[in-house]
Amino acid sequence: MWTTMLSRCTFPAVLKRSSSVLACQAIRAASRPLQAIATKTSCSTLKQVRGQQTQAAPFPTTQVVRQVKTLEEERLVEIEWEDGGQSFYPFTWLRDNCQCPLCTLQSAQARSLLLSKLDIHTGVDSVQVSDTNKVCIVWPDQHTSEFDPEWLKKRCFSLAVRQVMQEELFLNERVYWDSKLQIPTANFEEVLHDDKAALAWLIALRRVGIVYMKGAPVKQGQVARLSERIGYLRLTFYGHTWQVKDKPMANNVAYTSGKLSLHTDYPALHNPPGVQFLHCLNQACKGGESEVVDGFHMAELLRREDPEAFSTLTSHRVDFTDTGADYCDFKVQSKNRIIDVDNEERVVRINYNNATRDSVLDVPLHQVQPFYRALKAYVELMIRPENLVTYMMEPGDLVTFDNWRLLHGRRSYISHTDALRHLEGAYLDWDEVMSRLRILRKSVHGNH
Ligand code: OGA
Ligand code: NM2
Ligand code: ZN
Ligand code: ZN
Repeated sequence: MWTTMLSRCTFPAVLKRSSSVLACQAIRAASRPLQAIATKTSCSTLKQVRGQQTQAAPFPTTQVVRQVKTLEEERLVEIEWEDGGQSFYPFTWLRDNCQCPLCTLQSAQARSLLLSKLDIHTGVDSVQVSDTNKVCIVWPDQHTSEFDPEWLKKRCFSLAVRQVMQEELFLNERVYWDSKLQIPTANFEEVLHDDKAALAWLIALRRVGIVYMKGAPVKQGQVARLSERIGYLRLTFYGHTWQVKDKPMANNVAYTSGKLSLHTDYPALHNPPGVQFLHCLNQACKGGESEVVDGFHMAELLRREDPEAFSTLTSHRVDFTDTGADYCDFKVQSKNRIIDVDNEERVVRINYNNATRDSVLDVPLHQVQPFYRALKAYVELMIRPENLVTYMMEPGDLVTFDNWRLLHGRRSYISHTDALRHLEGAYLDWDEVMSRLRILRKSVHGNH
């Protein structure tokens, strides 16, 4: 049932910032099986980005310095690379980032040099290339620094190299999708035991936003096991992990058999969980299908189709509320923008759960109706059949998704007392997930 539902689809996807070479590459990667997504080398990524710029070829090949000199007026060290490119490094930055044991606590890979000890007007006494191809600087107080050319190249201040570095660190280029998405799928035990499979999982989780897993044991505790693969899970008032069941006197609409319209979890928190796991232990007799939509993609569509609604949802902070008792008693209040954008107007987080949206609406009278109109416009985009992906979880299936990006829902269901629908869920944060991704990338692919 699962496979038939997905196999009717071909990978679609409309891209964010469609001009982006990286995004194009990501979409090709994502249309291949999950394993292939992880094998994308940063080498080709770098070349692609560099193609848009006029800068020197960066890593990962061995960097050879042809010549090094100081530009005294500008207080820069200029490096001319063997391949013809150049990089410039400010004196102050070089002194601040001296890698010697006096300036760096090597066991922590952290700066021990105090800012109070940094002369931000320092000159340079001499700079030269050593026999071992290192850049050596002698400072006016005779302190010496030695820099590895590859390390320097990665930190070149050109726009192209900075963009490559930021993408390598944060993987912010996303692959947008619609109803034609073939959800990347992995095997649960393989992800737990094989580093390559785990890396492929996390890269797809970041780029596509959702990864399905099959083959999890049908008993509680699996979302916790999967969290341990990363680090630790995110504790909330609903507990370390939580049981989605039809409960008497439910403290949340999720704990009923009713329909859950498309939502992100926990916008009542100012920092909602970044990643969500849901493991199916038992499915309903009837209903209970899952729905997901790409909230970032929908936000971009809204920006294009209804800029006024987009502007309302990205500017107005909506009150959310959540009261009850679970792990302990709680009375949570937040103000979140339904579509969060960064300083460059890039969409970075969706915050929306209609159940916990507060009746307190902190806008002047004349903005009430425009607010509802904007919210309706966004939701109507999301529920268009061409944008929505529907699937049915079976016992042993586990879905992992980006809770800052996807909106998810569930159709209402009917369970019999002898076979109650039961999912177990857990949250994680993106910092911990990305930390594991970087470590796995290093162990699977080597030094980057
Ligand atoms: C939730 C939720 C999905 C489901 O508990 O927040 O979205 O299928 N559950 O029950
Ligand atoms: N549960 C599933 O925003 C929300 O209330 C999401 C959270 C109860 C932990 C539901
Ligand atoms: Zn030093
Ligand atoms: Zn939910």
